Amino acid sequence: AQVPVNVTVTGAAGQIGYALLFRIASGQLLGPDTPVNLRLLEIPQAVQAAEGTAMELDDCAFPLLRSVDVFDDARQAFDGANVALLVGARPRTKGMERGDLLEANGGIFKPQGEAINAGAADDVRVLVVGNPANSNALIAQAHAPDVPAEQFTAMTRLDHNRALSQLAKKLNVQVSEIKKLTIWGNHSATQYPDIFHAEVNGTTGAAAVNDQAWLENEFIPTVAKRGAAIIEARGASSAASAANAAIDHVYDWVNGTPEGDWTSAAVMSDGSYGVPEGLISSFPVVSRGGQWEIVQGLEIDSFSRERIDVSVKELSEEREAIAKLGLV
Ligand code: NAX
Repeated sequence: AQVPVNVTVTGAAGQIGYALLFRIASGQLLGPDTPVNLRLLEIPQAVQAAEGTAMELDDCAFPLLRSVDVFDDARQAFDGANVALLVGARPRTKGMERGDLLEANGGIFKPQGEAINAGAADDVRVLVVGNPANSNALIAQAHAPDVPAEQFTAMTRLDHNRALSQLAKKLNVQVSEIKKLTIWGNHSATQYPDIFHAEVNGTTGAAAVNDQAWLENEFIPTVAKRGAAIIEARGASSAASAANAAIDHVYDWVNGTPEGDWTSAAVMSDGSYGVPEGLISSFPVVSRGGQWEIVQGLEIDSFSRERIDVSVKELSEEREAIAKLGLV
């Protein structure tokens, strides 16, 4: 029998949490042979709601779900964590400047980083979903000096999946016919979805589209602003699609990406593609042997270079802002 994997989820009573937990418990996060212990972290006011979700998880009688525990203490919640999904964050409210937002999130991600450092399993894999995801991941990582920096990641898989769907629609192909799409940079409106290296039935995505105006005026802004469009339409932000992307990210991290393809994830930069070392930025990545590797050697033309640089500059500015606040 397999040893159960401890999965800690923060913001468990939120809307992404509600879309995520049942999929984890059913085996979609780690595969159909891996039992899980769920450890849910919430703020005290939301513990009761999280306990309600825990009751529903019980009521599903998932064969792989070994236990569900609810905590309002980060040290307890991350104790023994093999997978840590950091979903709960402080949203931007009206009139809030970027500095205020980063400071408020520092109050969440610093103690969570410390708790991961103190008690998580040696192999812990951290995925930050809560926004601003890249900088929140950097704050947590900075407070977990004993955990290899590569174990901290932020989510751009939703952006990646959005880009896949938009391109498939434009080309009238199945999403499975598109390989090697990339999201570069920050999970924000500056992100750059790159179709120049994408492969679609033997040609590149850009050549298959052959429509620069669509690329610049529709594809890139549609992907980058999709979150806002969902809020406009649904009256609430992306939840099931965000949960789905978190599942994809961790599943691939643990089980590997398919041969002949790659995906996108925000990982610690080693200086690849001119992205300053130590920034958590989105790259084309493959997963091999349980580790993300940045795909090397891609040629970046001036159109892509300009857009990658804009997003990376934003990440550098966020890092300066959190450094000023003493958070990294
Ligand atoms: P909700 O507001 O529904 O839920 C957030 C939950 O986090 C709440 O239950 C809250 O009590 C909890 N929480 C707050 N502080 C906490 C703490 N210190 N410890 C534990 N729990 C805490 O938000 P939801 O729609 O679930 O979104 C969660 C986060 O995901 C937001 O920051 C959102 O911006 C971000 N997103 C990120 C995406 C990505 O692609 N990276 C896409 C979807 C989403 O917008």
